[in-house]
Amino acid sequence: MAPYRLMGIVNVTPDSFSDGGRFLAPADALEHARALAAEGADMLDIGAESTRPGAEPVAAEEELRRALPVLEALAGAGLGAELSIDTTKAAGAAAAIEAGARVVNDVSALRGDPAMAGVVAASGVRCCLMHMLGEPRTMQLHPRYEGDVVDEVKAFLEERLAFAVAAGIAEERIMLDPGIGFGKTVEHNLALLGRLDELCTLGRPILIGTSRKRFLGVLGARAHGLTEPLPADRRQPGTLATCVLAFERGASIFRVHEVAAAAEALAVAAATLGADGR
Ligand code: HH2
Repeated sequence: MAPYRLMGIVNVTPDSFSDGGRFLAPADALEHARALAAEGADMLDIGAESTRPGAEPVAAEEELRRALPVLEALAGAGLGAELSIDTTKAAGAAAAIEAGARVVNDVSALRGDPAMAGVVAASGVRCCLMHMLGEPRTMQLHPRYEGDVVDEVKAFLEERLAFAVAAGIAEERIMLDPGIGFGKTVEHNLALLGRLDELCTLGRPILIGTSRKRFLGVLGARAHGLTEPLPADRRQPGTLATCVLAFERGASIFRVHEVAAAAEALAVAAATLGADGR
C-alpha cells in the first residue's frame, strides 16, 4: 500500500475559488467523483460550502440540499473510495454520516458548532481538525501571528487534539491539518510547509491542502516575472511541488483537485525516497 492517501475534492458549490459552479448539479458532481475515484482517490471530500477568502456562510439546510444527494448516490455507487464531508455544522455532519460518510473534515476544528464533537464521537467516524486564523469572510485581510506561525499552529492543533479526545473521539481517528491559506500570508504558508516535520511530532497523520491555492499563483507568477498571481488553472505545477515536499517532510494525506497528477508525483517521490515498499 502506498505510504500516503489521496483525498479528491468534490465541491458541490456555486462559488468555490477554483471550480465553483462546475459540479453544482448532483449528476455533474457524481461524474466528477467517479472520475477522481478512477484516478486513484482513496477518499472523496464532498464540500457544499465554500471556505475561500471572503466567502459568505451557507445555511445548514442549503448545505444539506447540495451535499446529500451526492453523498447518497456515491455511497450506493461502490467506488471503493471513503466518503468525507467537508462541513463545520453538526447537523450536516450527522446527515452525511447517516448517508455513508466515514470522515468529517471540519475546517473549524470543532469550534464552529458546539454539537460537532458529540456527533463525531458518537458515530465513531474519523475526523480532520484544521487550523484557521479567524473565519473565511475575513481571514485573509491581515493575517498576523503574535510569535512564530509554526509554533502557534502546532500549539493550536495540540489543544484541539486534546479537546477532541476529551470529548470522546478516539485519538487514532483524528487527522491534523495546518490549514494552508486559511488566515496565512505566502510566507506563513511556506514556513508551515517547510517545517511540517515539527507538526508530525504531534503523533497524528498530517493532511495537507495546497491544491490550486493563491500563494501558488503568487509564487508561480514570480517564476515568470509576472506581477499578477497565475489563475487557479495554472497552479498545478505548484500544487505538485508542495505535495512532494510535504510528503518528504512527513505529511501523509493530500487533498487535491487533480488526483491523477498527484498520484503520479507522489509515486515518484515515494520511490525516490525508498518509501514505496519496493
Ligand atoms: N481547503 C479548502 C477546503 N477545505 N479542508 C482541509 N482539511 N484542508 C484544506 O486545506 C482545505 C479544506 C479550500 O479549498 P477548496 O475546497 O478547493 O475551495 P472552496 O473552499 O472555495 O470550496
